[in-house]
Amino acid sequence: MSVTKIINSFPFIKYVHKEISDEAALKRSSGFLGEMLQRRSVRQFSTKPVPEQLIRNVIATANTAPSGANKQPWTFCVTADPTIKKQIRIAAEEEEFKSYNGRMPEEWLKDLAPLQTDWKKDFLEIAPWLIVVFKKSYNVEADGSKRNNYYVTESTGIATGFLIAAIHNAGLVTLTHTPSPMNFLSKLLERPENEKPFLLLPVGYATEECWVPELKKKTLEEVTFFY
Ligand code: IYR
Repeated sequence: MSVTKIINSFPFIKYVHKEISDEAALKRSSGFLGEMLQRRSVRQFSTKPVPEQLIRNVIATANTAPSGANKQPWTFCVTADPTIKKQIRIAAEEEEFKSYNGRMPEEWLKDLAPLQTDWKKDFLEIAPWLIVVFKKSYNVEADGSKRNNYYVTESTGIATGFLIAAIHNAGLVTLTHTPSPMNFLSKLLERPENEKPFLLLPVGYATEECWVPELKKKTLEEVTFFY
């Protein structure tokens, strides 16, 4: 049981910081880095079912993310329904076909060439689960009035990062899929006006034989500047 104290009219609880030794911290941080280095965006999904509780746990982890004024301006729409997955695939492919055949400039297509992506998105039906992340620019109160959310894109991005890390930690794979434009997801999933699609994540296991592009991450020196 935590102790509550009222500070300036609002309840506070004591935060017990579990400090660990530098040695233990170094070990844990390099262990976690080792884990995260294993993560890859995967496009070849197995049809092997994933227990719903795993999906609930990774979303609950995402939901712990910090957000502007703790507004948690996100919604996670989840489906394993073959009919809905098919509808999402058809609509995504329709948009992606147009993107790959005219909407994306030459330079973009050239940048994507090593990833070997194209407009076909069969994984949207093959992966056992689809998670669609929506960001909420405002909340609608019970009386119908609108209340603003803050740092909506940053907050939803952070939550999605937690989600991707949790998916990897659960031994699952995902793909940060960005069919563009994504408004078909609002229509298909009948989302309210204050929610905008942010990212589409197929989640499951990788196929036994699964190929991913040989990518190099930038070095720490390239992305970090100590002052
Ligand atoms: N949205 C397209 C194109 C695409 C864009 C990026 I950025 C990628 O890293 C990969 C693909 C698609 O999902 O195919």
